[in-house]
Amino acid sequence: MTVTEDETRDLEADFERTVAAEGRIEPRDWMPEGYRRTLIRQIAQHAHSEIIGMQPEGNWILRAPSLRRKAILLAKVQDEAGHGLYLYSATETLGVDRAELTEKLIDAKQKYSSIFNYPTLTFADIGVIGWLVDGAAICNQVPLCRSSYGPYARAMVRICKEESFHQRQGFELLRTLMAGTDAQRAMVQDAVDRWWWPSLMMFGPADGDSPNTQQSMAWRIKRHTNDELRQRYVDMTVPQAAALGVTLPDPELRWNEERQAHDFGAIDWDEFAQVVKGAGPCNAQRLANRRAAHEEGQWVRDAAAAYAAKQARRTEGAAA
Ligand code: FAQ
Repeated sequence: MTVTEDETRDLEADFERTVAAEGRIEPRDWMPEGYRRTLIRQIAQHAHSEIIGMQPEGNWILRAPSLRRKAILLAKVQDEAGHGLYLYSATETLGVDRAELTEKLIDAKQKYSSIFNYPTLTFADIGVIGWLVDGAAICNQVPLCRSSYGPYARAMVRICKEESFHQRQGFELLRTLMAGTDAQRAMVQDAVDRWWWPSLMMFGPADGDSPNTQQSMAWRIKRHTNDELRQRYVDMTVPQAAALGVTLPDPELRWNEERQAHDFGAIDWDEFAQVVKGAGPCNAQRLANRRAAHEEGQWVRDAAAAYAAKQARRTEGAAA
């Protein structure tokens, strides 16, 4: 059935009305092609980030300093896998196949977050990832619970609850280290020095250099600009750093009474561009690991497909 121009205009008007009234767009609803493409791009990137994001922390599971810390870390890394799965499922509601998205990730045709291309050198990095990286993720993702696309917004509710828990476990680990020896405190400060700037880059390019923000805000996929969320994150994190007793590595960071917000120094956008284009410290390793895991998992996918085919034949046989 072909849709006439008048019908398309009606569908477009319905879509605009639903978005403007803070309603939800659901998978079977009509949506502009650009809206669908933008969602696939953003949600797939988000899903890939959760899955690649298992690697930096996974690096410490076998070397966690106690059984308690190992159990916590294992659970956190499993949570990230779960987030990846909800998000791939949300993407599939838009008519793409998860296998196709995985191929795009391992062929470096789709992005994942810059933050996961930095190494985890000590166990303090595990605490700092929880505190800063999950903290930034929460700041960015809580507003996505109000995203206009239903399956994405609903996935984000559970993800954000788990990320909040992750952030607290990171903070608790850092507080324990800060109450320890001078060497442990120095280890925390070193990790903060290495992760602070990359965590600010997680919010994406400055608003003036963000090609997607304006349209994504108009469609209410994104609810705030990259710079608005980055500012919120800085303002939220400064008092937490003081409570921990660590210094954020930015000599220009100070409270601005007039703006009622913190001023902070310039982000190294060249470094960000390098990492996004694949030349960060761990990009090659992250993708090689993901590719190897995918190839080693082929027999599981084959076995699952053979089992599903057998079940389908049995059901057909019984029906006949
Ligand atoms: N890294 O026009 P914009 C987590 C790309 S999950 C790499 O501003 P947009 C949980 C962007 O894709 C972390 N690329 O784009 C966890 C675009 O490229 P394209 C992931 C980046 O989409 C914790 C181009 O730059 N979170 O941490 C980055 O409007 C601990 C221009 O940018 C999400 O994905 C970047 N940082 O805004 C897991 C949240 N920033 O596609 C394990 C959902 C931008 O046009 C352990 N996503 N780019 O070629 C979003 O909120 C948005 O997509 C932004 C980017 C804000 C990330």
